[in-house]
Amino acid sequence: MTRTTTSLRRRTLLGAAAALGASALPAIAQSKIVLRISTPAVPEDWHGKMWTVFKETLDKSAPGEFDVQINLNGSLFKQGTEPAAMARGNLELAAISAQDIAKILPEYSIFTAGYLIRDPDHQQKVFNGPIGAEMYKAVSEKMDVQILGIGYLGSRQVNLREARNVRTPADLKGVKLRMPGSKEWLFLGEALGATPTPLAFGEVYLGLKTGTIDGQDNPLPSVRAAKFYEVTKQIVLTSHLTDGIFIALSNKSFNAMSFAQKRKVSDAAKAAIAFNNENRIKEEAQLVDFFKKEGLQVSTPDVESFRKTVQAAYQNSEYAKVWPKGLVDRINAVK
Ligand code: KDO
Repeated sequence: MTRTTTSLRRRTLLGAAAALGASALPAIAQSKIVLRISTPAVPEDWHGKMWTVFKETLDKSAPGEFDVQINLNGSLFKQGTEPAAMARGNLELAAISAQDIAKILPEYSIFTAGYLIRDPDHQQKVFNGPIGAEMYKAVSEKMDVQILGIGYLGSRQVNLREARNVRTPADLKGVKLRMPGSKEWLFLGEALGATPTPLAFGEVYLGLKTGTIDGQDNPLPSVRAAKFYEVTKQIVLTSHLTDGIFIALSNKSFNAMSFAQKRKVSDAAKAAIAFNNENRIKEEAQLVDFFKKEGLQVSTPDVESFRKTVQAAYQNSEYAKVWPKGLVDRINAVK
């Protein structure tokens, strides 16, 4: 064999190896389970950052098995449209609200009611116990998603563009209070005494800046992360809803996993929730000082008056008519 033939053959072999390598890579990538995540959370918020914890935990426990794709700022699907996207098979994971669930399972509008869940500890106990198990089973049957746990979003507070004297719900009369765009959310704004105005989370900053809305309600960590404090003058500590987000995984994706993969995904979700809850609870306790330093007025209204008005609004509503019998008492009894 001549030298030229040998080197030609070597080059051909190298070329074939390179071609093989190139086509082998996508084949490996294809065999990974793709988990597309969509959330309106901003990157600076704990429930935005928690998805990185989810991804890192899973990459460590199941190296090379999952391709976790995080889409923040509602960039993949609009806020509130995630359950429909999961049903269509276009999305695997999302953080959904009780209001999203109530659209499909009206009896669970109970968890959209103000002044029911007391605090983060009560929230974890309710949803990690028999009440949560019943709800998660119904959600799996009717919405075709697995709830992997609930993350604490925080205690929702009223945040106003212009400061005003707010003692009772009557003092919010005529205030255009932005709420997320579904009737379950709008009802809460109405129960608070305001004029609820639907708007997606991503449009709130501009709405406050330009004055198309007079205020918005969110937990303090989100007011900080989304920088709403830059375009508002007051926070009224109504603490009207101990809010949470449910980590939901489509059944299609869940059922395609091995037993070990299901466990690892569930553990990664638990790690993400623990990260979110720990940081959020800690930060929530420190933020009043931060907002005061930023020049905002932070006022405490007559919370009992808000509680009575909001609870009565829910008890007398169409929503309460379909709440499972005795569930309010069972929730209250969880200690
Ligand atoms: C909001 O739009 O006010 C809300 O707080 C509602 C929650 O259910 C959740 O969607 C949250 O926004 C987003 O995750 C952005 O923080």
